[in-house]
Amino acid sequence: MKSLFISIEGIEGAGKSTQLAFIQRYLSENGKQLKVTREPGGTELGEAIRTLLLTPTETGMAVDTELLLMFSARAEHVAQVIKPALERGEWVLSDRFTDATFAYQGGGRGIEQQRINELAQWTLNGLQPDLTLLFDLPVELGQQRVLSRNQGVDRFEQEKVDFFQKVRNCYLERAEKEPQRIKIIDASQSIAEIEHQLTRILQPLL
Ligand code: Z5A
Repeated sequence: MKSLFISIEGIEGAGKSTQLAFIQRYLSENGKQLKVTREPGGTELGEAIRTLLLTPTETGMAVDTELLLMFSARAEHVAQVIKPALERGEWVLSDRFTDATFAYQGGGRGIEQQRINELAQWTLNGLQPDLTLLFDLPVELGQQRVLSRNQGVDRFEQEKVDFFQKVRNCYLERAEKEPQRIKIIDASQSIAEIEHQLTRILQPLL
């Protein structure tokens, strides 16, 4: 079977990081060579861009700057990490990819989807995940979880409920349009129940 490119998505507090470890373990135990990576980031240059994007004091960043920085990091990530890993026959598991740009910069910031599409076509040349796991939960529950984590908040986490509601809606609209690729996980459930949901989706791919 060919190597697969899997991305995981969701609003803040959805539990992506928690479940990333489970997915990684599950796929490795089932014999998959796996490259685990993240966006923004995944390369030395991409991680430097990530720092710029998440620094809480960068409050005045223009929305187009934010959009272009996301795609700059992504172009580097695809060229240096994702494509080479897929060509070697490895599976790639990325914590976020282009759906996040449509949801955050499109839904959240209000940039037209068509402009994001043009950038995606230019930089990605058709590359998209084979499977996207969308961790979905009510915004308020996600925010409670982030607060209980007791860490500092980044530039995005400073945003209000309304912003994350628009992001969530955009993710759900995308999932409705592409049900074969984007699978919705009910992230409001317990960690064990979410692991069952993930196993049901991943097991047939092995
Ligand atoms: N961004 C963008 O705008 N455009 C783009 O194109 C891209 C990204 C690629 C950084 O992403 C920011 O970049 C992100 C969007 C923007 N901003 N936001 N918000 P990130 O993915 O690195 O950051 P994050 O969204 O904050 O993800 P995270 O740190 O991985 O957190 P998480 O998904 O919320 O997961 P968690 O840390 O596993 O869970 C949060 C807490 O809940 C934690 O205490 C857990 O122990 C707990 N938890 C987890 N699962 C459960 C369950 N099931 N029950 C109860 N408690 C739970």
